[in-house]
Amino acid sequence: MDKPSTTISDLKKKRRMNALISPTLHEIKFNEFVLFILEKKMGTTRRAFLMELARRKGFRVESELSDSVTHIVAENNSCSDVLEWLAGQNVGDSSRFELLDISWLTECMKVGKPVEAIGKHQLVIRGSLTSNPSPKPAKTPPLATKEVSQYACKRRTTLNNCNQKFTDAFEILAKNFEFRENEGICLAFMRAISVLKCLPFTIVRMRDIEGVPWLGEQVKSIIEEIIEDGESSRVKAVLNDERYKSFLLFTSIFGVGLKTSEKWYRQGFRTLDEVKADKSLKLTKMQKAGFLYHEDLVSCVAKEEADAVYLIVKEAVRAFLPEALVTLTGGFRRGKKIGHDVDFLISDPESGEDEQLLPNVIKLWEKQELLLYYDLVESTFEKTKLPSRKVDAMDHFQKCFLILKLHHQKVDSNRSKPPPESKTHEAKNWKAIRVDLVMCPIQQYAYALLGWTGSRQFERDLRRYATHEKKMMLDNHALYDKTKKIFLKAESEEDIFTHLGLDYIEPWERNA
Ligand code: DCT
Ligand code: MG
Repeated sequence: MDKPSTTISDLKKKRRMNALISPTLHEIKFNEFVLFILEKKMGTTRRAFLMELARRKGFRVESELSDSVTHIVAENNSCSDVLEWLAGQNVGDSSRFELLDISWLTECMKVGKPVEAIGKHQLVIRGSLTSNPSPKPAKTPPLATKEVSQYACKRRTTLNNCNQKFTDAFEILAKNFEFRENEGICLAFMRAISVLKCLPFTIVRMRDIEGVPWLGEQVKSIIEEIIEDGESSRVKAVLNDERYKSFLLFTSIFGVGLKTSEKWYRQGFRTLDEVKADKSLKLTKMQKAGFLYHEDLVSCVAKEEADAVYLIVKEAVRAFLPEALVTLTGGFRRGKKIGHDVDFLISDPESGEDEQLLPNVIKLWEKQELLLYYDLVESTFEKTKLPSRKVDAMDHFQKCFLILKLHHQKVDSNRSKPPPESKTHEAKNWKAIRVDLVMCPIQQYAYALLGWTGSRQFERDLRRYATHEKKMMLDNHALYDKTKKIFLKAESEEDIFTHLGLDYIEPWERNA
């Protein structure tokens, strides 16, 4: 049945709304923002309420989408919803507007002033879609998704993940398939996670992901379920699965991988206490250290701790090689605030390579009683060897996997806050931290840096891209051009991207 045309009560309601909407005498405190609140999916009453509230707090809010509007605030709308609406408004280049979610306005209202609009507030994060940042007119939604490359190395993925509720769910499913050694499905979920992390908007309906690569039927059905119900029944089932729960516990021990977890599970163990209680179990030196420092090692490493470790590593290395380069790699180089370990790449421009450095550093730290565990792996690197074909192959550089004793005082002296008071005199005043040191010849430094910066998915796709799109072979040591049959030299990461014909992606944009 058609809706009846405007009634008297509608007219009265409209008049009431107009009275509310019309700019009343509130002082404008924040001139740099001109807001427009989108009525679509919000409704007239709520819009009127929010406009009045924002004006009372000193914001300039326009009733119409005038030329002066700088920020558009929407609720329950995806990026493509807003762009679609904008396309019908005849406003010319819509990229001039900052498109924000209502969560931004709510936070502003709470603190009574504008807060910085960050990823979670932004419906579109500028320049984050492809390696080509040229602005495109927002005509046919979903505009963004058509431009998403199948290769992570052609996408810019910052830590601003707008789709965490989906990626968290897929992380659990991927892990479950990893535990079941089903690599194919595990990789499919990892690729889906990676591509979802680069989307500059939150998915609110299935149309938003049209054309996005790596989202197969299985993945899509889970996304749909999460949109509709707020959660996935498959994820819930996995979280309750006995094998998943036990494997998660077992693999949290340093030195325990899938093989050992499988063995313990078959033996009937389900918890770490059960494993610990069985004195007949033979543990490796690594696993013994893993159990001993488990509590510290499962609590993530904070950036302040990584910085304190950096100073310790640099001081030890420079004691032997004053000119050596010591670079923080891994997740911390990508801007992460926490990590499971701290990764370093070391290289000496003077000697080119020094096989004695890591053994010397180990000896020094043993003397200083800083070393809780170490495993030194000797180099098997050969300059003439072709890059590995395996995307996940470990490199051949000399390296040391270790657990360092980090005294709280070393961290606190870098912090502005004073250290927490110790309750008892004997309270433990240090934390065990996992550290990886990698030593590479200076000629391989750029390749090793690119490889050790990650993320894993970014590295995998760089190698896949080199092989499939460039007929080249890439690993942490070298880039080989199969057509020209030559190794390509690189002094910097930028050189490697140039050899591959790729736009440079900054480390903090490699969080794929
Ligand atoms: N790496 C790789 N292939 C491997 C192992 C590591 O390409 N088989 C790269 C990717 C990241 C980097 O080395 C460091 O590895 P991790 O420390 O495992 O990863 P991370 O990104 O630093 O993660 P976290 O923050 O959890 O330490
Ligand atoms: Mg790391």
